[in-house]
Amino acid sequence: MIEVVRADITTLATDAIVNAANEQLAGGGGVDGAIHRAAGPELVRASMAFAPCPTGNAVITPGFRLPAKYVIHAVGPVWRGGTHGEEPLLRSAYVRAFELALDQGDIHSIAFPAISTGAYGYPIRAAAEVAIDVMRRYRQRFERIVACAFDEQAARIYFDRLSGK
Ligand code: AR6
Repeated sequence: MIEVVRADITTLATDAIVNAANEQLAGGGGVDGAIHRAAGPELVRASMAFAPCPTGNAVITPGFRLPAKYVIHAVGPVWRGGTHGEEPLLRSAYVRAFELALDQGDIHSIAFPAISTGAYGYPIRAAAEVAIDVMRRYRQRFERIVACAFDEQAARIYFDRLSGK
């Protein structure tokens, strides 16, 4: 099942939440900052052990103080007009996050923020198309996939995309 939820992703009690990280895996602003604040200082030590993580890839750590058991740190692309391979790189970030979740073995529910659509400037409509497309490919393999929207506009765009509008 794919669900659209408007929430702060750090409050979600899915088995895993995905972080929109950067290659250094050292924390940052936006959803990355929120996740690191909520998880506590152990998270940065755990994630930096895997750095650098190339764009389009992901790593997994425990969730520490978060309700989620795991954080999957996925690195989406910086939007540079759409002609620099942004779409395959964003797709790859989602696919790698799902594959790590499957490899872990005990992740049945997973929530994603709209990777790359904040500081990295990826247009939300185009990003939602990629996100929902990959989520549909994995829907049979998870009990619950959450598309976590932080604002009303992103939530509406996800809803429209899921209902085929
Ligand atoms: N819960 C859910 N979604 C959120 C939250 C939250 N607490 N906070 C923001 N968003 P961004 P990026 C949404 O900028 O574009 C960081 O500094 C936000 O509205 O967090 O992939 C990293 O360290 C937007 O739709 O990530 C990297 O350097 C989406 O999350 C860089 O920014 C992604 O926005 C990554 O940029």
